[in-house]
Amino acid sequence: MVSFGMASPAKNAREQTATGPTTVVDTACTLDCPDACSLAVTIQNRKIIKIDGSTANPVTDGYICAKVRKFDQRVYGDDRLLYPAVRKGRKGEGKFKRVPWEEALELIAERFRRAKNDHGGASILPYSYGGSNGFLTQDNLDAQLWRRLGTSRLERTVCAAPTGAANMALYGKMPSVTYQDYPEAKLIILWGVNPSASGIHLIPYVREAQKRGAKLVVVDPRTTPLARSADVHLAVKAGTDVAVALAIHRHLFTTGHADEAFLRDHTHGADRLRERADAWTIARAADVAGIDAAALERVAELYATSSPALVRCGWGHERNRNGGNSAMAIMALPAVGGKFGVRGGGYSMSNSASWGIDRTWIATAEPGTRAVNMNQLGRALTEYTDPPVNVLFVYNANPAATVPDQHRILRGLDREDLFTVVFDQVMTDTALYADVVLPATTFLEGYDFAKGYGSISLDLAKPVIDAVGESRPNADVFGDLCTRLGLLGEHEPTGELDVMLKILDEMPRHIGVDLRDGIRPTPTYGSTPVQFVDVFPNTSDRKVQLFSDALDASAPMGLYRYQPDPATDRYPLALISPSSDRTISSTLGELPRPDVQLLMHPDDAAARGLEDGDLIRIFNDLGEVHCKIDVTPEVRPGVVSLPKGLWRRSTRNNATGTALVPDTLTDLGGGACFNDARVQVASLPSA
Ligand SMILES: Nc1nc2c(c(=O)[nH]1)N[C@H]1C(S)=C(S)[C@@H](COP(=O)(O)OP(=O)(O)OC[C@H]3O[C@@H](n4cnc5c(=O)[nH]c(N)nc54)[C@H](O)[C@@H]3O)O[C@H]1N2
Ligand SMILES: Nc1nc2c(c(=O)[nH]1)N[C@H]1C(S)=C(S)[C@@H](COP(=O)(O)OP(=O)(O)OC[C@H]3O[C@@H](n4cnc5c(=O)[nH]c(N)nc54)[C@H](O)[C@@H]3O)O[C@H]1N2
Ligand code: SF4
Ligand SMILES: [Mo]
Repeated sequence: MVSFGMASPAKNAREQTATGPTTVVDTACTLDCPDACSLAVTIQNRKIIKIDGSTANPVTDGYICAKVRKFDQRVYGDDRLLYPAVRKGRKGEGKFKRVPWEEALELIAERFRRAKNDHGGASILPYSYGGSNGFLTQDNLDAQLWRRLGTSRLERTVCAAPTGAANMALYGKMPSVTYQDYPEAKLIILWGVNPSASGIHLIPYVREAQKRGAKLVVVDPRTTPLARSADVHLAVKAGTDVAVALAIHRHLFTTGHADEAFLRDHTHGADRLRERADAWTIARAADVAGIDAAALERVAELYATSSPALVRCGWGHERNRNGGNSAMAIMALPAVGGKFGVRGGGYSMSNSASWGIDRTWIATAEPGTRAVNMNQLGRALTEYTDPPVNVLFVYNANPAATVPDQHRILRGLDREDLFTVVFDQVMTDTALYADVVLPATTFLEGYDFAKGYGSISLDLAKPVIDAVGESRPNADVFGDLCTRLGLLGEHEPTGELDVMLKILDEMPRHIGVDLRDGIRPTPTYGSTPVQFVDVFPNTSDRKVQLFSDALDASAPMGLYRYQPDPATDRYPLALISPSSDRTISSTLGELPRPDVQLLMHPDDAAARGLEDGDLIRIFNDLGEVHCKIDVTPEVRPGVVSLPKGLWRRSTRNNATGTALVPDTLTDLGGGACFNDARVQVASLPSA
């Protein structure tokens, strides 16, 4: 338990016997989830007593996930940060003393001034990712602060960097098929995505398609809930998807099912893709991926002959050395197969760019300072010298739990000469190492924009309760720091409300007006666009760029090529760590959970003399994790799986899956290789 020397916040409101009238407030969920649900939150005596889905967003359809239904346990939980505080004990120990906001912010401003003066702005590293994921909690006054201060620049690559790079290269991030159109498809391929955990509102649409006779294919090393009812489940080895997708391309080209007219009229580079695919016969790809060649051939044939055919490109397959090429090969399938132009056909990827909202009002250009890839935080803190990182400011992220090479990150955070600020809602694993912690509001205590990246939706999230404790929204705190440092001009936004109005003003006019009027806006092309009918690639000539020489030169082995498995005799098992239904990344990971278990196939367990429920150690040269084992055929042989987003205290030895993940980068986009961890597993002699 963390000792703040402060009063403990109120317990979960549901445990209290409350009386008085209740009110239901409409808002939306901004968490990093494709669904962006509309919410109905019940309030009594200014406290949340119930969180449920509403029907304002038709995709939400009145229900939400169990995680957010219990979000009040986080809002009022023991781990909630209530006041600014400064460190009292050793780093990591969690002993803090409450201080006023004024004192905390002045201390931080002074450290910024000193670091900039003594070592240059690049010695300050701002570190953030999505947090509450809305437009208001990132990329506004925080961006002004870092740009004008001339700090190191953070490459925000922990997620979606390879798929984003591929989607940008091929299609300029054209809007993609939304949930509502899935029932129109005759074939759905769910590739490296598990909506049963990571986007539950897709499930009814997939089921409806199946009811109407659609075939379902799932490509995943695990038997996910949807894989159980799939017509074909390709349980590939992690990181082999590029080979599998190229074999389907080859099949399309060699059996006359490539749409030559579409390729001629709407694409560039088909010949180069064809050339690279040529090496990948069904037999060779099946061998590399460890799957049945006949099953792969069936998928290739189904894809060749079905229309509308839809490929849902997920994020699970991007988190390895081949992630970018895998996303390229998967998203190129509808172009080669001629699957666009019909409702329910094409591809489905993140629709987060579909609102065309830019930040031109942040006029300050990015400084030409040092770039730091966020996946190499440990390296930056322990190895960078020119200049070393002296001040680290973490917000909207919990890198001690979520970023590769946990031990190196912890060694960096432990540096006595590093001044660390953590601005968060709860006392995270990272916050324990802070010199100053600042308390942030949750999405139920402030405004934000909730944008769906599965369906295309945009809602205004509103405060349903007052800020808990002394917590403040991001824009207010960054505005305050900018003001203290003299970085804002006279008429510039200084806090949350100004920034919200500015963002509304900068939106395409009809969208901003609708949001102000409480109407759910629709993009000009509609909320369920058909690719190559309503929307086209955002490339210079509106054509698909199947092959880019520049990207080919930047990828380690070139485009549409496979880099071999990093497994060794010592570390033969691929450890993957996909989304679980208990957390969003590490958010909510502070709540109690049943014993964490490593999933392992019975053959792998037998070979190691392990039995269901045994206490085990998972290890490699980077670290080890102690937990229990769940022996199950739901994960393929050679692959083991831990949940993503564990907190250090979730395991027996304070280490999570990220302790075993190398900080190597993906082939495109500089992404994290979470699923390239190669490990050994052995029983842990009982203590
Ligand atoms: N409940 C919940 N929902 C979430 C999140 C969460 O943490 N929890 N996180 C949110 C975020 S940040 C994101 S980015 C999305 C991610 O959502 P998803 O796209 O679903 O991504 P993952 O959960 O990483 O992995 C999906 C599947 O990929 C499989 N997989 C792993 N490696 C490979 C591989 O090499 N090839 C193939 N074909 N499959 C592989 C895993 O077994 C898993 O079933 O979900 C969002 N939604
Ligand atoms: N092992 C493994 N690890 C993974 C992955 C994996 O597949 N395997 N996937 C990765 C993926 S897909 C992602 S996206 C990353 C995400 O990793 P992170 O970016 O670290 O995301 P979270 O763990 O959700 O942490 C977000 C933090 O921001 C805080 N926060 C939320 N809203 C606000 C706000 O308004 N203001 C402030 N100041 N703070 C706020 C939350 O309380 C939370 O502590 O995790 C990655 N980690
Ligand atoms: S996390 Fe996803 S499913 Fe849960 S309420 Fe939020 S948007 Fe809906
Ligand atoms: Mo993510």
